[in-house]
Amino acid sequence: MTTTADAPSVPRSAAGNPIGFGRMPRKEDARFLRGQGHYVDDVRMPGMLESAILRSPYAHARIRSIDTTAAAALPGVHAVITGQTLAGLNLAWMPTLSADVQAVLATDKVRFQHQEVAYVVADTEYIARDALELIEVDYEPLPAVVDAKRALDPDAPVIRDDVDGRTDNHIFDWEAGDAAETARVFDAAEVVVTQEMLYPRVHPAPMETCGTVAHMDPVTGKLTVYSTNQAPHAHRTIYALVAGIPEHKIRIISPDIGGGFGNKVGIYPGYVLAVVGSIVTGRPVKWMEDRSENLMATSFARDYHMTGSIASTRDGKITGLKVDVLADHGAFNGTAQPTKFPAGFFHIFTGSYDLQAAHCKVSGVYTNKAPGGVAYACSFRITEAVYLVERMVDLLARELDMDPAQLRLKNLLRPEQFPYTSKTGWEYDSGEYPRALKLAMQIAGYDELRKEQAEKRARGELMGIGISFFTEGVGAGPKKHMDILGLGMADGCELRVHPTGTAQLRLSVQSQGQGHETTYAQIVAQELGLPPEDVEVIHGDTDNTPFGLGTYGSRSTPVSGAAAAIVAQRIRTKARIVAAAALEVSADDLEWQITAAGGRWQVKGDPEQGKTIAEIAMLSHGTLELPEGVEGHLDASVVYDPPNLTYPFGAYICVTDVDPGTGQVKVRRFIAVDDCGPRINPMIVEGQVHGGLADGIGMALMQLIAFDADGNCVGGSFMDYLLPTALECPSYELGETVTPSPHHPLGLKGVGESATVGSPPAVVNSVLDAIAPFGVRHADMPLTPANVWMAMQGTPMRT
Ligand code: MCN
Ligand code: CUM
Repeated sequence: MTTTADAPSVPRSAAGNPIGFGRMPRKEDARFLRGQGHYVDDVRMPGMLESAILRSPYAHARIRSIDTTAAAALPGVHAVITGQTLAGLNLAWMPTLSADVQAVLATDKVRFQHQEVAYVVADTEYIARDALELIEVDYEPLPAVVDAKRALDPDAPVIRDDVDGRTDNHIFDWEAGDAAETARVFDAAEVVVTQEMLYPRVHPAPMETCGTVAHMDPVTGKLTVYSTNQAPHAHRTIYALVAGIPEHKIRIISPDIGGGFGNKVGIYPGYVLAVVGSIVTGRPVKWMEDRSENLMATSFARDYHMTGSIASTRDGKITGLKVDVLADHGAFNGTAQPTKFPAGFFHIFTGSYDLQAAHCKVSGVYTNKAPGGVAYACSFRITEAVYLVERMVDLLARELDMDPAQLRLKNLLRPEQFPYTSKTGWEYDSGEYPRALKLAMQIAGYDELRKEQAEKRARGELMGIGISFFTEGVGAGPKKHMDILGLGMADGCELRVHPTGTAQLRLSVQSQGQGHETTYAQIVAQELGLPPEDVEVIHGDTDNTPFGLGTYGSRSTPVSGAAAAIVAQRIRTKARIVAAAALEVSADDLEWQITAAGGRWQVKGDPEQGKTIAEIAMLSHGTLELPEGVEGHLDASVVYDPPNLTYPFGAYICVTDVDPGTGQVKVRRFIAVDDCGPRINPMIVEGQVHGGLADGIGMALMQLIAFDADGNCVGGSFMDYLLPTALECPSYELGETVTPSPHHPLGLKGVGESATVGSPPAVVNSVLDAIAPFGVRHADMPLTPANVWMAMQGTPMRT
């Protein structure tokens, strides 16, 4: 459904594109749709070798010995590398993004199934994989810890005995909010509802798996790394710190990326191994993982065991919320999130509601499972937070016998409360929540749906209506509060307008499919009046872009989008001085105008007299004498340190039909009202929302990375780990409200993760609403037919 018509006032370029915000086809589609994208696996370098990783069959085992003789003797093999080889280079362990360490190749023990054990570089990947078969590893299997709760038992096997003196599997305790005040509010509450729930382990599963082509040039000493990468500059700094290579001798290139979804934020052992392989062989080395390796060994998401309690008055005024979380981080704490927040932004868990007190406590534990955490369009764990609060509100509605929409309308923050400081310390910038929920209800025809549901129930048919409302905080920093491994979360941006009036914009963030080459050109178009087709966006190459922290947590638009606007505004201001000099008037006498001919400084009251940006660009590079202190050329650069996060929000309604005989869920309708401030390109925003809604349907109904009791991963292919297709997803019905961010120069808020964050609780609430006649209060995701059917029989499965 089309929601935003372009403002008729936006002029169009000769190519028919909006000179500013509005719908336009993505520039990158010209290459993607013709199969002309250039991904890491497309990189071919002269003399390039290929490689493969031997992985552990056990979840927990001591390594007694590794014999690589036969593998090394296989014709076509150039190097066989083990943890011992790396230990000699001081590279057997690498730092994680959460100040832990992770084994690049195991030296002492393996700690999760499919952990990296040895690495072979050969003429081709096929030879390398054949050689893996010839490596003999003598393992002594150890008992595995799969269950996060069991991990804390005093007699649980200690997973991380690599750390001296460690006697348990506990990583951290972290809390937010006011425990005493929350206890007081709960003591005084008329109604309290408590529920345990699991946000299961899921995986971002991008279309392109992870990989690297590394080349350490033996002559120049320059390391060039092509990699699947959401944060090239941060990776460069980490390589410099870990490997001791001077940072200017490292170039990270992220070419086209086939989806990231958080999977490509961190550094994986395979990336490091490709670099080591190149150093050892003196040749370029490619490493590309396969689908199972991606699903079983790279960043998972969620795995949050949560016990929530909500307090309210008998008439439905929510007063308090608290939650205890056991966070399963796998074998190494490799979560990617700002340093100060070991539970990410989970403490935004009071969501969109006005209440008196809240408290959360999160404990992290090690288990014998793949490391990672966060990832998968999560906004740094706001996914888990939104799921918790939206399930709790629905449970409360059930307890009070109140309509869940009415309960939400009664408790949503009101517009006059913004800027709003939450009970756990967030400062929400702007919001008009009731308007968004009412719009979603109107699009859905909410009252009619409830009538239909009642009629169906009377006939024994199961129909559910599920609501969720979410608030996210996206756009990290400011850097004084947020850093990753000490790197403050601010981003640079450079803009050069060439003499003939076309421009190049250099960004620190890196697109993985979000369409940055289009939307950032539109930001420059909006501010400078250049046609977007005349603005080339350059990203993903550390030698050619300014430093910044990269694309995740939907931070690009809030941070780099602001940087792009400001850099363009600086050029506009400078262009005014140049135009004034050329027209021999005072700069104050000029006014800015954008027409189909582009942006133009013209004399107030005499519009005939003026200069377009293209003309000014040539003048600024020419012989015109500029006022004292004004440099030539139309170039500028900025570093943007955001004053606060931006807070997008939305109201979602999901309508499901459940087959009473089989438990099969059909998502019949999905209504999504999103507010991310003004939309640069409404078509791209809708695409982001569509994708996120599919993610949410997938997580709610079919996705789970599962393990057996020995720690064997039993969901390591797309046969078991299901991705939703058009068959499982309805034709989405989208709506929009626009509440600008007061601190972003263009009012923009991020949107890339909104729908993934907001949709799972809507689907789950809908299914549980459908099967409410069976007295089911709660069942954990994924709500597979078997799980729904078991829940209807009174015994929901525990995942
Ligand atoms: N946009 C807009 N108007 C706004 C806000 C955003 O037009 N008011 C546009 C942006 O210009 C950008 C896109 O929407 O083209 C997403 O912007 P933003 O919300 O800033 O998110 P990021 O660009 O930082 O992308 C990251 C976000 C994350 S964290 C995950 S995870 C995710 C997501 O993007 N991964 C994706 N969406 C994805 N989409 C694709 N195709 N592939 C992924 O890997
Ligand atoms: Cu948490 S997934 Mo995105 O932030 O790359």
